[in-house]
Formats: sequence, structure tokens, C-alpha cells
Amino acid sequence: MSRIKRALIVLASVFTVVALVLGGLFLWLWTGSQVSTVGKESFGNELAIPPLAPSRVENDGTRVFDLRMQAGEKEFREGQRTSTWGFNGDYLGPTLRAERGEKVRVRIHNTLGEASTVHWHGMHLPAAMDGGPHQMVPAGGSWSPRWQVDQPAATLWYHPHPHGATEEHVQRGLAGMFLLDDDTSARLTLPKRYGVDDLPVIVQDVKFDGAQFDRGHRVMQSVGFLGDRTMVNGTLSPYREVTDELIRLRLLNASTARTYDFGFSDDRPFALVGTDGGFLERPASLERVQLSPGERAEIVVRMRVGERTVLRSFSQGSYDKYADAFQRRFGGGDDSFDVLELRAADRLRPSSELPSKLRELEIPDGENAVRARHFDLKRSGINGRKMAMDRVDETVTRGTTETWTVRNNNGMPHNFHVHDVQFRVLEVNGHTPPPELRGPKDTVFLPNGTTMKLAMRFDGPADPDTPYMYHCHLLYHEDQGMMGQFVVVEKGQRAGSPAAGTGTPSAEHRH
Ligand SMILES: [Cu+2]
Repeated sequence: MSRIKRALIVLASVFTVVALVLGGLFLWLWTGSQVSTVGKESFGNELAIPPLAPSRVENDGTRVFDLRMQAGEKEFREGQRTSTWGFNGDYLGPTLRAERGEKVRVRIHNTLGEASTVHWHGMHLPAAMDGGPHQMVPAGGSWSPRWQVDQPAATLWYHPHPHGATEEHVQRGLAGMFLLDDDTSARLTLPKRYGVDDLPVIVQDVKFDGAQFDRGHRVMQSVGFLGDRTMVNGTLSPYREVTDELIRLRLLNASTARTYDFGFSDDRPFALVGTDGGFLERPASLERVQLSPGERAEIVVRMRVGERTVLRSFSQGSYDKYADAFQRRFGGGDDSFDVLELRAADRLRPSSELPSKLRELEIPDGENAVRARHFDLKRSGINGRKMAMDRVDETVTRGTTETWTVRNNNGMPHNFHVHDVQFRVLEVNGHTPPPELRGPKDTVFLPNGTTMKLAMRFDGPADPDTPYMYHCHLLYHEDQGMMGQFVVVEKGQRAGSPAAGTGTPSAEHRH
């Protein structure tokens, strides 16, 4: 054999071995990356319902809440004490509730060992009250934002937003619901007894390492943290006994990176009545509703006497829902979870039929848009730029409507959240949006290859120095800088210069 021939054989053998090792490694990662709890949950724990936050009304009519950010411990599993953070308790927070037109103030006290913020996700309010990265609440400090509720009834939520640490702070347990009511929600014959036939459903994925949370990211998980099981309202393997024919579930995806595709184990249809910012025009009958981190959906499901059904998150096995097989597998899109078991009592209270019409939408249709903006989503930054605290990326004029076209061609899933506004989805890849995207939205999921055109109106007030955020709500991406800032100004006014560092809470100085 010639020397060349021998060398070639050795080279070919080495190549084959390397290829086999890499192939084996990939196969191991591929199979190990799929998680399912379907059929494996015991549903042995009664679902906890976050308490309604107490409030008092001051002489001028302001409703005042108190939120204390605190460290604690919670026994998610018997005998295992997990270190946690929470509002007014060990994990998560109470449900705040206010009416349209009401003035509210929230007295926040941060007893944690580090600075954080509290952001009112979905709320229309002045930028200085928004609780973004410019309104840091120092360790041991307090902050009392105030605003007047001026938007339709909706299921909103609150969570920290400190730049670079949002994923960790939410994961430790800082999140809660903020429900808004109005004349329409009072009038409509929908299930509305909180904790009885109107249930908050805060879904998070979680992983344990011994007694503690495992917050690590696995190899190939470019979306961020993905847990191996789910919990609702901080309850693992939860069940809830229900005593009414119609049950309203206020679904909130409070996970840091995971996208769910909710439905029921027996594929029964349900009525979608609301999206992020409130009611749809009319109920839509669906079998699935997909929610990426930060999104909400209000659904109403019909129960029969004595039966059980499971709220499940299904594999998102189609290109439309989650792009290609590779992204789906490593982004959690192939995973499935048994989330919550509903157990109907042997006698059920009759419920009124659902109204056929819910409300007139208050979101703009884009007709009078004065400006079109474009946002290209990349993990390395939006429109090619990483978030900078002292840079205003977009300046919008108070009282105007704009269209924002958001595109994801980044080869991985992202979503897009805009502070202060509820927008209308005009188009998804050039088509009319499906029913679940026809209501008021503040967060939308964009799998790779998606372009969405949104219409939003900026009602102010103007504050050229204090920016609102727009960002990917996959919190790992947001922390890494997939975020930009916009200010609302009066016509002809220029953007100011926001503070470079993490600011002190500006609201604190005003009263
Ligand atoms: Cu992202």
C-alpha cells in the first residue's frame, strides 16, 4: 500500500469516528430535549388562588395598594423548602383589581437585598409610572407610582423589569395579576366570581435541583430557560373543583421563555372571550390558543356534571405555529404538559349563555396612521442595536396613530411587547389575523419567518425624558439587550436624554 493510500484510510477512519461521535451527541441532545408530563401528573394538589389585594380609598378617591417585595421559602413539594421571592408572601403576589376611571397608587417596598422594579404589563400610564428599567427601587427602598386607569376591562399583570436581571427576578417568583373592570365587564353575563367560576391561571415552567430551583439554561436552548414541568399559581400538579357549568380561565403565560399551546385533553372547544388588553368583539370558538411569554387569554369552558378534564399544552408540531423542526425541538415547541385538572361537582350551578357580542374594540385600525416604523428582531438587538439606557430609539407624537411592522428572520422564535399601549394586529405575513389575534394585544409571538403589522395609538401624556420600552419578552433575550426605548412627545418637541444608569424612581420625588 502506498503511503498516500494509508494516510487516506487513516483520515477516513478518523473522519468516520468524529462523525459518529457528533451524530451520537446530536441524537442524545435531540431526544433529551423533548419534555412531556402528559398522562404523568397525579393532580394531587388543590390549585391555590392568589388572594385579592386589600386596598383603601383615600379622600380624593385614590385606591391605594401595598406591595412588599420579599424573600422567603415555599414548600412546593412535601418536605422540600425552596428559596423564593414574592409580593406580600413567599411566591407570586396578590391580585390587584381596579375599575376604569379610578385613580390608583401602589406603595411598593423592596425588602430584597438588591434593586428591582415593578412594571405594570399592559397598562396605559405615564412613562415615569411604568416600572421599567428607569424606575429602579433600591434595596430597602420604596416607590409609589400613581395613575388613573383609562382603558377597558382586562387581565393585566405585574412583574420586575430591571435591565439585565428580569429573567432571574421573575423566575424567583415576582409576578402577579392586575385585573381591570369597567361598565362592559359588569354588564356582560360572563362568569365573574373570582376564584369560583372566574379563575386566575398563572402558568410557569419550573425545574428543581434538589430542594432549589434550577434556573440553568441547557445546551442549544437559545430561547432561554426551559423547565421540565409546569405549575399554576405556584401549585405543582394542580386540580380545581368547580361548581358551575361555565368556567372562565384567565390564562397568563408568566414563563420566562416557554410558549404554550393551550387546549383540553379531550379536544373540547372553548370560547375565547378576551386577549391581552380585554374583550374581543365576540366570543370565538377554538380548540387551541397559543400564548408566548407575557401573553394572556380569557377563555370560557363548559363543564358537565361529575366529569374531569385537563387543561393541556400541546406540541406545536406545525410550521405555522413554531417554524422548523430544529427550532421547535430546542425551543420547547415539541413539549407537552398536563397543566391543570378541572373536576366538576356532582351538581352544577346553571350559567347564563355567553353573550354573542362582547364590545366595540377601542384599538386603532391603522386608517389614520401618520407614520410607519419597522423593527427587525435579532437576538443581538432590535434594528441592529442593543439596548442602551441613555439612547432614545424612537420618538412618537402624542395623540397620533402609527403602524409598526415587526419582522423575525433570526432563525429562532421571538416575541414583541410594547409598553403603554394595546395594539391591533393588522396583518400576519400579509394575511388577516386569526381570532386569537383580533382583540387588543400588547405582546405577540413571532416564530422565525413571521412579519406582523400592528396599529397603535399613543395617547400620552408626553414626557420627552422618560422612555417606554419595546422588547422581546423571552426574558433571556430581553436581558441580553433585545430591547429599545421610545418616548412620547408633544408635536414638534424633541426627545430628551434619559439617564444612562439605572435611574432612581422619579415618582418618589413628586410627593
Ligand atoms: Cu427573543
